[in-house]
Amino acid sequence: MPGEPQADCLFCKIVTGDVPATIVRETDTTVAFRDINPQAPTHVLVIPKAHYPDAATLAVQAPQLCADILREAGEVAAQEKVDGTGYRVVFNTGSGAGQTVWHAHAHVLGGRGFNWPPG
Ligand code: D5M
Repeated sequence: MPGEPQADCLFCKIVTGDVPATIVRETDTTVAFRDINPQAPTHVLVIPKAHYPDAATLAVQAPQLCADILREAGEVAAQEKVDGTGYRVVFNTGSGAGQTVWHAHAHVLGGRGFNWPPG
């Protein structure tokens, strides 16, 4: 079933509390926690509690959750006080783009300047 928890998924285990994480926000449908390997002073991951392997699948199968994640990204930025200067929201989608965890997640990065195009 789409959205069902996966026993071997790291981020599903963070949702259940079986793997510890520094959670900064939680809603009925999402969890936001600090990235273990931060690439900016603020680097928070926002994930749906339900399991979808990537952002594209999430958009097709549970579009409301995309809106929930983007709203939460904005709430994280405000909570972290990086909304004024600007912040970046990234969905790495596919291994060629750097995706390493196959549970959809948004990176919320802030607290420093960013280049374009990204690396
Ligand atoms: O991003 C996956 C991200 O997940 C990457 O930036 C590291 C982060 N990560 C991996 N394990 C953990 C734990 N246990 N806690 C917090 N953050 C974690 P991707 O876009 O798939 O490369």
